Amino acid sequence: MSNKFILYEDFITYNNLEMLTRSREFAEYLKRRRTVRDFSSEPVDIEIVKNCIKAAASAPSGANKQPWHFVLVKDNEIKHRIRITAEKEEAEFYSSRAPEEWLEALEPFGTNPQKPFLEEAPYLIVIFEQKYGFDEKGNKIKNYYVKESVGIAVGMLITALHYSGLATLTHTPSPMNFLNSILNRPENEKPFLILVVGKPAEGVKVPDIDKKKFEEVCTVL
Ligand code: IYR
Repeated sequence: MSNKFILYEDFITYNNLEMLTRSREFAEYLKRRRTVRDFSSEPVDIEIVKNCIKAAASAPSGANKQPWHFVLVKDNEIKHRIRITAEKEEAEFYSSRAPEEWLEALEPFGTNPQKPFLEEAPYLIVIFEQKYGFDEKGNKIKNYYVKESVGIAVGMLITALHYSGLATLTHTPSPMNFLNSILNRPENEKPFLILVVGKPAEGVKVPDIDKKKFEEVCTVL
């Protein structure tokens, strides 16, 4: 690794009016994103999804360790196995593991142990966080701020997919370690979440919920 610095020529500069317009329009655009739970099985060009993963992999990370791995699942048999196992875990969650308060919080979303979207959507992206990495000689190396780094990358991934015209669902069956064996991932990797990707089913409905007001989420000092 060198500590050479290079001129940052890729940065694009805008004037104030351009920045105002771009920021307002982007916020409005991003606000149109909704999590959907019903997906069309219409095929989607895999290159679109790969481009979005490239966008996500450009995320900042602690000491640039890039402690993530994206498994892009298109194979129906693998999707089926993920669905069956996730539903088993979720059945446990809904019937006994989840405290009453949690189930109440989930009520507006109408979620239940059935996860047909895991098979119906054309793609699942399973994101793994790398608790530690390896150098060229195979020695363990430390990763830093792993959760923060992977969270940022997933945020960028969701944004890129929305921008490309695809809908997503962030799905976190609990526990998720079964994904290591189904997807054949090594011990240093831990499943972070499953992102279900595709076009929304025709006539899809979403919960009638809203985001907090700006003043509630931001304090200017
Ligand atoms: N993992 C479960 C429960 C669940 C939990 C939260 I927090 C959600 O926002 C939605 C669902 C499931 O996927 O059903």
